[in-house]
Amino acid sequence: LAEAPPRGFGLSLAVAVVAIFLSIAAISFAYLGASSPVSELQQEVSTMQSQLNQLQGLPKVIPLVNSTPVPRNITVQWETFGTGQDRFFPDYIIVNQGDTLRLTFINNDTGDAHTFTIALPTAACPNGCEYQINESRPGLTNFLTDQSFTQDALNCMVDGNNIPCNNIIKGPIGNMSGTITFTVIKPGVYRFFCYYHQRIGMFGFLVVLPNAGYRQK
Ligand SMILES: [Cu+2]
Repeated sequence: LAEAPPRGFGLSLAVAVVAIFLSIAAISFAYLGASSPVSELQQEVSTMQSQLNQLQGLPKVIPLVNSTPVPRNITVQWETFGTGQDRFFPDYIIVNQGDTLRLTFINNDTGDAHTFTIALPTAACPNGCEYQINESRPGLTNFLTDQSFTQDALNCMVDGNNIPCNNIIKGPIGNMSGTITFTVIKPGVYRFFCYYHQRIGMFGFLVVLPNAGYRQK
């Protein structure tokens, strides 16, 4: 038999919650008129919470991990499975601050060109840089203009610098992949997207968790 919960527990909990809210309100009220740091803090917390709530499948509380940063091989691929539309799979990636990502984007599409594009702070680029694997080639179509590409992609980027796409892209149309490597240094949620299809949903999120095991040099 399960033990019955003590009667009145729900009520006393409710009273405690109300008391906490009243004390927060009192503190907020005391600061109102000045710079109101408490209500500012409350607003920041509720903004963060609502942002977290929008991320399906993720924990609702930000964990503070304590792990030695590791290299990670991560593969993201183009797919239309389930939606019939252009998507990334997976559409979210979770890593720890300090990890080095060797990220490969696979594009098996024989119709449209795709990119994996992201901007974020990295060890090589602490103030934030763009990274782009641009898998646009003759024989593929630009979804935005409906035109076929007449030359190989030019605008691949690593550490914010343009590099020749053939440095990072291998394989024929229908079996292409490109790989870039970078070290994430700042916790946050970073959006990655396909330049051509982001408006119809080809985007995702790289979540970099705070990591007490990482010491910025
Ligand atoms: Cu695309």
